[in-house]
Amino acid sequence: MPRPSRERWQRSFSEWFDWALMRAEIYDYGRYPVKGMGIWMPYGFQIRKRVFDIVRELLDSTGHEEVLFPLLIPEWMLAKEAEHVKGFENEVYWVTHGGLEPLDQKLALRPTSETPITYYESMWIQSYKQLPRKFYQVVSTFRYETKATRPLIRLREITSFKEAHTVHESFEDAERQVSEAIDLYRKIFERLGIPYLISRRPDWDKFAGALYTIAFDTIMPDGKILQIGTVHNLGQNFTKAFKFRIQGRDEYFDYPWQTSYGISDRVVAAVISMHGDDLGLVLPPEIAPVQAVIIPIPAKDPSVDPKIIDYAKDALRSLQESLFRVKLDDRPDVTPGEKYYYWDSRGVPVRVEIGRRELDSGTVTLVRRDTLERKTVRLQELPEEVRNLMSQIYDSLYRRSWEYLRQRVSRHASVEEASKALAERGGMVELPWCGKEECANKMAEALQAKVIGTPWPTEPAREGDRCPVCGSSAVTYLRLAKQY
Ligand code: 5CA
Ligand code: ZN
Repeated sequence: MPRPSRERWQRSFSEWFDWALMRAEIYDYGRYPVKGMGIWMPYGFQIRKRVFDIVRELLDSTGHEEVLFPLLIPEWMLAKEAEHVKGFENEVYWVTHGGLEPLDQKLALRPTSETPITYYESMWIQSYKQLPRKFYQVVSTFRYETKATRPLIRLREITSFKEAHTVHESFEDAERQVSEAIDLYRKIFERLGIPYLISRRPDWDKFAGALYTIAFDTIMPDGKILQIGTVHNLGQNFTKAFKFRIQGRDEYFDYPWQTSYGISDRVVAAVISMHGDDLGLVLPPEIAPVQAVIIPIPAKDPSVDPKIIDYAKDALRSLQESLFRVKLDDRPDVTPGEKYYYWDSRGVPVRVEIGRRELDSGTVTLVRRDTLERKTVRLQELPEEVRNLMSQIYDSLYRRSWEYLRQRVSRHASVEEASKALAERGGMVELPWCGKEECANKMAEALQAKVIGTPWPTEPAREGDRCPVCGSSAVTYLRLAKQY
């Protein structure tokens, strides 16, 4: 597969992304004979696992309990909440047969699990004393997406759907949970160095069955926006539909309040896209399956090579003892150049080069993947140096990606100005907005962009700012962007 040039990478991110996924053996997409479904390959699986280890760690440490619900949802159950079933009617896959027998009740492949989870909560929870309760699962969900499918970004089998579902005794407590979820998502994205904007989705584009939806969006290298997570306040919509009542503090029975929040394979897509370059992946060290790779450089005099290999093994041991994920690439018939190319495309944060010069001087040469800067250090200092480099790499990836995002968010007084900004550098534009759906749609049409929402926390418009469509006083700002 040819390596795209840097220029092509910037111009055609999509092509880069497909190339990088294959080149680094992450996700084999487009060859499986069912659209929207791909294969996590061993290296990709490792990355995915580490990303979701972070997710699990943060959820587990805040009282979330992991569960596992059935994949199939009977039609009557999915249909309980009217808005919900309507919102998903075009996206559900149905199982209609068992063998040759038609089933009496169609079974949905879960597009998400509010309905079966609420059904069980109604049997498990009787009193406010059992609340709050926070469940989550990481599962495959299925959505018959009609927009063009993309690997990891728009799947029909979403293989890493982390859905959290919580129950609360009051609206206020559910509101607190929305804040906790937002905070958790911030932490997840911070650890991965994925910059984000938080918006409240417009009412006409919220999650089907929610009171309101808060979304995390990032800006991809081509300037298009990707929604990477959502938090919903579900109110009592599902608990009412399932007649799920609990004994409240005041002795009366009432419907409890719920939230749900989800992230998916898109998080992996974002971390790969955000930090990658023309050589392939650049991984934040925390999720890198291999954090350092040692590459022996053969000497001019081949009789020295066994000594170089022994020395490289010393380096390997010292990094293993310090608990790094490290690999010695001593494949005999592969040149160092080919090895560099191989590990660079896989995003290994630190390369350790060991040749005659290093052997003779008791040193090793370190190359950091993000900047390709080289540095020679003493063998005894190797673990400490690698640790420092890894933290510098994380800091610099983090800073660079936030800077990229900040440069692509701007506020404008007129649609013309916003349109110019979108054409020049993509990203997100903000315009004063009166709050009317009609005006939002007009802005979207004029910009050929999508309404993303309004800033969260809610930002009141400045005195004097006017809706560019109708001219009335703005109440807040509307975010618009070209979106995946
Ligand atoms: N039940 C709620 C919370 S889990 C829910 O389903 N929300 S959602 O529809 O907004 O999906 C949660 C997240 O999954 C989205 O924010 C988005 O990041 C991701 N997602 C949605 N559809 C797809 C898809 N087709 N492919 C990949 N990721 C997706
Ligand atoms: Zn208006």
